[in-house]
Amino acid sequence: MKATVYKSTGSWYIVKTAEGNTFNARIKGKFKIDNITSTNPIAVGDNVKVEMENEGEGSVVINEIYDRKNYITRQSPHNKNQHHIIAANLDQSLLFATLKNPKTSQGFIDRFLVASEAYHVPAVIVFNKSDLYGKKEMAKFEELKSIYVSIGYPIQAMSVSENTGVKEVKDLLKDKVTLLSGHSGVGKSSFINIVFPELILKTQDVSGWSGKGLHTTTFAEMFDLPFGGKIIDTPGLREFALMDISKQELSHFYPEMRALISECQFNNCMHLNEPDCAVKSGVNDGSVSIDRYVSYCNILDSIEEKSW
Ligand SMILES: Nc1nc2c(ncn2[C@@H]2O[C@H](COP(=O)(O)OP(=O)(O)OP(=O)(O)O)[C@@H](O)[C@H]2O)c(=O)[nH]1
Ligand SMILES: [Mg+2]
Ligand SMILES: [Zn+2]
Repeated sequence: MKATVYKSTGSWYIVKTAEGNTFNARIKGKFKIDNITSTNPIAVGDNVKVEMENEGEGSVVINEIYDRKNYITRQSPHNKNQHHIIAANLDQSLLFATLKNPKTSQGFIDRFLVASEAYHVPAVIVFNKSDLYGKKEMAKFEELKSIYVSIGYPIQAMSVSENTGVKEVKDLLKDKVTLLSGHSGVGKSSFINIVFPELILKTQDVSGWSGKGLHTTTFAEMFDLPFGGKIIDTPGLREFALMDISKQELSHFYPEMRALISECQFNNCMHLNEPDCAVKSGVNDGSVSIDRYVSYCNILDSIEEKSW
């Protein structure tokens, strides 16, 4: 039988067949996939082949995984050389950010966007908790909006508490497989609850945004949407470490830089101190945002080149 993984705890899974039957599942044998070393061989969104193990208990065994269209990984918290696959076979990702309680840094946003580019997953940035934004945060929001919209990333302000902007975000979900990602406490589970109250997910209590709340999401889980499509709730990310991106290719994952690279004098230009660099000219004439360029330099700095 063919099935899709809806929940993964690392040791057991929940899968759903094309007919809509749900089973508990475990893995049999060893899986080595995509030539990457990951801490979890199978993730939410994966399409797998299952075999009935115990009909009475409704349990199956996963014995094959089908090719992935794409996936998003983060660094394993235990070993920085290992991936942890967050989810696979995505149509888009919604990065939930906040400008207050907690504050999402632009560096975090850009790392996420670089990963989305590298893995070919279109990204939308949603700024939640807009009810908490004062003048300062609203000005920041407008500034970020003009930067990101101009390079092709849609941005939406939203307040789950006040139900503003929620419909606009909900409308993006129809017939798509959408990953919700972002720091702990930004309102991912709350958003799912307000738009699909029948799902009733646990959310942090009011003082919980520090990330130590009681009902913080612990495992990625996918849900079917009543109007078609699927949404994946994930545990909050503390940091988003990029895997397998070389210093040389990093600028290819900045769309506004990618458009300029061919005009740099050197074809291996890293846009730092090289002469006749089109990216640096772009920073000077304003077509590349300084903040984006700074985040580029910071990410470049953080990439440790592998010695092959
Ligand atoms: N003021 C305000 N608070 C919100 C809003 N949306 C969510 N919250 C609160 O933020 C806290 C965290 O919300 P969650 O939905 O649990 O956050 P999460 O992103 O799922 O967090 P993790 O599961 O830990 O990754 C809860 O106390 C929510 O009530 C909002 O729009 N405005
Ligand atoms: Mg949650
Ligand atoms: Zn250059």
